[in-house]
Amino acid sequence: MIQSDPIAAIATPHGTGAIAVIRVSGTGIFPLLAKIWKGKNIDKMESHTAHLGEVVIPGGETLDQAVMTIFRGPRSFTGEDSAEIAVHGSKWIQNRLLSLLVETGIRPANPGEFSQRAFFNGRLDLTQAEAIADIIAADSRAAHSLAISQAKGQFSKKFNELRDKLIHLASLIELEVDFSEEDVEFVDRAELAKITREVKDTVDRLADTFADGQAFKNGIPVAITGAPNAGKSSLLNILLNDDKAIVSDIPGTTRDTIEDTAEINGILFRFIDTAGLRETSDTIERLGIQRTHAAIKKARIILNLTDISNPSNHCDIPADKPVIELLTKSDLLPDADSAKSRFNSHSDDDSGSGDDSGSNVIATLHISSRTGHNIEQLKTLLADFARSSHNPDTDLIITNQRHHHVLRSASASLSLVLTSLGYPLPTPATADSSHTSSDSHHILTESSATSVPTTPESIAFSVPTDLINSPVPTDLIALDLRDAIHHLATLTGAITTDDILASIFSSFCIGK
Ligand SMILES: Nc1nc2c(ncn2[C@@H]2O[C@H](COP(=O)(O)OP(=O)(O)OP(=O)(O)O)[C@@H](O)[C@H]2O)c(=O)[nH]1
Ligand SMILES: [Mg+2]
Repeated sequence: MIQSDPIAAIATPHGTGAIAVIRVSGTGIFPLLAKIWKGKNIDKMESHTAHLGEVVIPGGETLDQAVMTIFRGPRSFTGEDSAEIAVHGSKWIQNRLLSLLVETGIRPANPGEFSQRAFFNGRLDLTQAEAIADIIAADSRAAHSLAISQAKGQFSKKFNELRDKLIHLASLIELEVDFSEEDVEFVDRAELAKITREVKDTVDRLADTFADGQAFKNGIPVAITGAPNAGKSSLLNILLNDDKAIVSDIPGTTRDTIEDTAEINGILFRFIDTAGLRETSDTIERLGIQRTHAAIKKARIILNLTDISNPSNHCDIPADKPVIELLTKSDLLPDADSAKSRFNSHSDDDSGSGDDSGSNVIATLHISSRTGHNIEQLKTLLADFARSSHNPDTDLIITNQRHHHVLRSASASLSLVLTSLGYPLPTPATADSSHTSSDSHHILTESSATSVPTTPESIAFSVPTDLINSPVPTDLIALDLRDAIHHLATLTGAITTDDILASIFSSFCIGK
């Protein structure tokens, strides 16, 4: 499984550039590189030093002047002997150098193979390796700072903390299983439930950040809605700073949703321009309006536009999500009020007007796409809104589908542990207090126990007596605890399967 044969790849983007870097790693690379290197003897180069020399085609012809940086294992990214050769970035030079390396016996690397080796050699754990792919893909400051904190091992630290707590509990429970004949209890059930609950809460909280993580990574979806001609496409274009959508004074110009991303104050937003909402018998327009409703559904926030010169054309948005009401074309009405915000005090506050009586309206703003009036205020509102739910600079936020899935699985195992302990989970509607569960999946055994365990404070719901009184099936608890530990371990790669590794590293670019 663990390979260390020499590999090489172009690490810089395809195409012509000032400089291109070819990366080489593996056992025995230095004598192979010496065959194409004219300059300082590679054996005499110290680790982490760069040297000017020439790449030569065997036979003596110079391919290019180059800088070779060498890293001696295990103090390298991959943990192996490695080198980076920087040459001039002509496509021909890059390809010729790669083929020269192949001729010396170094094979072209697979996607992600350098990172995979770093993982196998203990230089990174899995979440850190995945973070590298995210750093490369990050196209906003928020996505970048999430990836950086993950790369620094913040996630691994949190996951390992949780796993360690469970391992401690599991070891005590396993002891009990071993001594089951003797009827000893090594760990107080109420205490066990309390800690399990704490870990589960943290796991759930982390898993719940996934939706935000996805939004920060791919752009927070913002739907631009309103009646035909309200100025939606004009607003999209000004927010994107691009002539993306066709603008015309013919109502019904936009028939399909049009979307693109733009970064505002370091946060990526995905703006979705929609077909104007109105009654219509036109089949195509109706299909477009269906898509408008779908966009409203997937949006995190809605910009609902009303043409100030035609206020009766206001559309109510039937949504249970935040709405910013925008009164457009303010240039047609020189005294239009600027802004009013119930959301925060950042926006322009000079005697705002407009209907903000709807409970989801977080702000009302006059804007003009023609003059740019209040467009900056609108951007500030959007960025503040995004940061008010999560701060990507400081919070731990899950952005990776695999992490989300694993956390959910761990949470499910922990639920089973709690149920086995006689602390079934409250249903969400009654989670605060006085919950009585009648449909627990607890495996009941003949009950003879009499004492009721003291409910830890963190488990603030009542439990049916028949569950409380049942003897705890210790081996069952041990099994579910082990499952939860297993899931958390697959997060950082302490336990891996070939399938997981294949799917993670195959999505990397070649040369990483
Ligand atoms: N004066 C003024 N006119 C504007 C402004 N914004 C848009 N318009 C004009 O209003 C008309 C409609 O603009 P669009 O952006 O196409 O409106 P829309 O909401 O996308 O319209 P549909 O796609 O038909 O639903 C065009 O003639 C624009 O030039 C503005 O801020 N001020
Ligand atoms: Mg339009």
